[in-house]
Amino acid sequence: MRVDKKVESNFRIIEYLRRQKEVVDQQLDEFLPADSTYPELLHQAMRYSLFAGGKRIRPVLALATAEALQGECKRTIHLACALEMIHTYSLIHDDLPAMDNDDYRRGQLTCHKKFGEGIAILAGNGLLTHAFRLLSEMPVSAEIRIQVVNQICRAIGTEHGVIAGQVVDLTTQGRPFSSQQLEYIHASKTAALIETSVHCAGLLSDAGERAIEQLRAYGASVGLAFQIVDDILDVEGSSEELGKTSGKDTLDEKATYPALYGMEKSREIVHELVEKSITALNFLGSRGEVLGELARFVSVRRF
Ligand code: GRG
Repeated sequence: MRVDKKVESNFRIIEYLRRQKEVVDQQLDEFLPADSTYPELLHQAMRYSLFAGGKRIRPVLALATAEALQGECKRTIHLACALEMIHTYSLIHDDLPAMDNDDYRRGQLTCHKKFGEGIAILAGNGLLTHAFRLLSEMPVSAEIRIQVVNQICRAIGTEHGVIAGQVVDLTTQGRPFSSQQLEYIHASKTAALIETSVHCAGLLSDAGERAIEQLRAYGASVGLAFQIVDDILDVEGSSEELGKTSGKDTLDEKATYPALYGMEKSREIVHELVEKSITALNFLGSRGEVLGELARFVSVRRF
C-alpha cells in the first residue's frame, strides 16, 4: 500500500470507529440503569468506568462483522454492548490492588480509587451480570442465543479463556517465563474476547461453519496483535496518550513480548499477525475491507 493510501485508510477507519463508538455509547446508555437508580453508588460506579472513554474495539469488531456478513448490524447491538460491559468489568478488576494495582485507567482515577474497593468489585460484578442479562434478551432464536452465551462463557472462562490468561499473567509475574506461557497469556487474557466478538457476530448473522472458522482465525490473530501492541505501547507510549500509567509492565516484571523478544521483533510479529488476519478475510472479498482496516488500525494505534 502506498504511504498516502495508508494515511487515507487510517483516517477512514478512525472516522468509522468514531461513528460506531457513538452508536455503541448511545445503546449502552439505554441498556444500563441510570445513575439515579437505587443503589445509586453502584450504578454511578458502573457508569463511571463504562463511560470513561474506551475505544470500543470489541463492539466495533462485532458490528463490522455483522455488516460484512449481512449488510446491517441491528441484530448485533445487544452482543456489542454486552462485550463492552464484560471488557470494562475485566479492566475494573484488573486494576484492583490484588491484581495490577493501577491508579489510572481511561484517563481518570480507577474505579476503586474513586469509589473504594468494595464498590469497585461490585461494579465489575454488576457489569458482568448485566451483560448476560442483555445476551439473554437478544432478539434472535433461542438456539442462537444459547450458542452465543455458551461461546462467551468459554471465551472468558477458566480453560484458555480470560480468567485463565489472567491467572497465568499473575503467577508468572517476577518469574522466568517461556514463549509458550507468554502466548498462552496473551491468547487467553486478550485475544479470546476479541476472537469471540467476531465469532458471535458470525453466529448472529447465520454464518456457515467455514465462515465462522475464518472469522475465528481473523479474531485470534488480531487479538494477539492487539495485546502485543499493548505491550509495546507500555514501553514507548506516554501515560497521557494511554490514559493509564505507562512503563508498569517492566516495573512489575510482567511476561510481555518486548521483554522476551525485544521491540523490533515484537513489531515484526505484530505485522505478520495482521497480514495473517487479513488473509483469513479472503472469503469475504471486498466486504472484508473494513475488518481488514480495523486489523491494520490495531497495529498502528497509539492509544
Ligand atoms: C472474566 C472478563 C473476565 C475477567 C476476569 C480481571 C480479569 C479476570 C482479567 C483481566 C484481563 C485484561 C484486563 C486483559 C487486558 C486486555 C487489554 C489489552 C485491555 C486494554 O484494552 P483496550 O485498549 O482498552 O481496548 P479501552 O480502554 O480502549 O477499552
